Amino acid sequence: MATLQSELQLERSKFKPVLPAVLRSGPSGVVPRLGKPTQSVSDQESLRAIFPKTYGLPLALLIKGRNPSVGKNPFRLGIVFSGGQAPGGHNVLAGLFDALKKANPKNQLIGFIGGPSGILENKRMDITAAVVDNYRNTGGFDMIQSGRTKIETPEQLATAKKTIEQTTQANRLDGLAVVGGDDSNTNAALLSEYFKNEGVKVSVIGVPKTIDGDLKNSEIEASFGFDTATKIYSELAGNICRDVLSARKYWHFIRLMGRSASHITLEVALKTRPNLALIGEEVLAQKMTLAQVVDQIAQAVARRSEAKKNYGVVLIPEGLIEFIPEMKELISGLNDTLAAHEPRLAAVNSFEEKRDIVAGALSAPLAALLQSLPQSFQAQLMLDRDPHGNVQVSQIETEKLLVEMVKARLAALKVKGNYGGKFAAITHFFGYEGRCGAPSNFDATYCYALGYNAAVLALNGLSGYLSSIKNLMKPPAQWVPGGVPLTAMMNVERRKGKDKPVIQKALVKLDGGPFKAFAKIRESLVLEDGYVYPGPIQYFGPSSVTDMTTKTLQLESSER
Ligand code: FBP
Repeated sequence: MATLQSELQLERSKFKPVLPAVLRSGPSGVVPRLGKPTQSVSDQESLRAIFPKTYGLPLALLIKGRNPSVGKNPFRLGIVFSGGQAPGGHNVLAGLFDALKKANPKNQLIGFIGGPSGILENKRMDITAAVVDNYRNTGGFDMIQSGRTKIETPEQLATAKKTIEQTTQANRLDGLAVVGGDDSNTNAALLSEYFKNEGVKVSVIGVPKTIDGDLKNSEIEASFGFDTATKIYSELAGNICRDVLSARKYWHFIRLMGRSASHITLEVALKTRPNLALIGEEVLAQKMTLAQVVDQIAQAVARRSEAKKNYGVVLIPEGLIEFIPEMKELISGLNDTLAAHEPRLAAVNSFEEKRDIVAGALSAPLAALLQSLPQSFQAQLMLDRDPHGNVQVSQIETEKLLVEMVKARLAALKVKGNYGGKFAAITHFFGYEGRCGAPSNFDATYCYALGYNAAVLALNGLSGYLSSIKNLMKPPAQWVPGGVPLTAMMNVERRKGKDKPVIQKALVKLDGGPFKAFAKIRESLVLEDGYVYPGPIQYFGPSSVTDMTTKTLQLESSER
């Protein structure tokens, strides 16, 4: 049965993304101009040793020109979505498809189903024009789905090689586009290195995806999905601010996605102006304890209560817990302990027994800290890590922990006569609500260009690059396409108890434009009701609303 499309979907399918001018004459009308060799952001010697074949590749800029080999022979490109969903993925796929077909109608796009495990199991589908047309400008990754499998063991790499090479020349892949965040693109770099080393001729190209907004640097201005997801969260948070002002009886604690960096919280704070927004990177810089974070919120509640305002809104980044130094230390201790005792823990069923094994292996202060937390929170901290070794912060209900601790702190203030108000709190977690929304004009256009550009890089035989589109504050026609070597963005980090090469995450810069803009207004927001209501994403109407970019991109671009 064909899926019924909503009225908005039907209208939205007619949206035609504008390509950067330089890409408009198609893949055979551009060539990559290569710059100087690059260096990784740090740990140069270790990374050079891990990536002997792909370390130091030059930056690539696409300029008008002609590469006679592009489009000459049929080219088969695989695409895989890796990691969390982000609005615009289907347009990356549409961009890849259109570029491939423009270069040579016999070119093929092959989708790996279910994320990187689809490569290992060789689960694939041939993507046709009819399928692509059905998904243009839609949210989600559902055409081919996504997954978090990591391809890293020698056996997995050899299996991936088999999938690329296939059994006949007619089926072999010439390129692979990996649409993912920092971890998935690290995996793309490992694949590219492995294939080069094995003499497998295949272009591995990454595409920067993550709603978290933390895959960016001097060459990557934004990851796709951040624009749409933050617009959705801002609408929801703005609606809550208005509810708060209407009912005047609740404090709303809103946790927002963003596993490591607080970009989402900062963007939503700039858009909606809540009474308080915690920024994890600042908590870390000020070395705040959990008690100090709680005290900061309790003080704001008490101050507003004196002004007869027993209501308010607090934004909390989901990664906050990892920024509080004592908690960070606990999580890092847990990461190592859980990895070291994996078989023993797997054999145990009761939570208490597991916790006692873990506590016994931690240092005494860390064990005491773990045991001082509510049991439900201990269990959340001990949940399995993802395949890349990350704590699953989306499962940790920090907002609930904070409400309980603020309640206790206010009770203590009351006893001392320093607080006389009422505190009724409601908690929310906004994350999954934003990851599959229909892409904004910005994301629809950006993703299409990223995909088109990725196909051009692959057709030109480049491998180990991330598709890059720059100059994003200008109209799309003036956007600048190119490629950034994956190894140039890397450093070495500790994961699952081991040092691993990973693409460096971009955290909120405390001396950067977005944070400084927030710091300027935040004191006045504690007492005032200065809420702003951004409303829903607009797909039709005046450009001032349909083409509006994020405040983060605006403020960061003005610093470039
Ligand atoms: P990516 O980094 O893979 O884009 O995923 C980001 C994210 O949405 C985080 O914000 C969140 O913590 C995590 O995914 C949730 O993961 P899962 O979908 O596995 O629950």
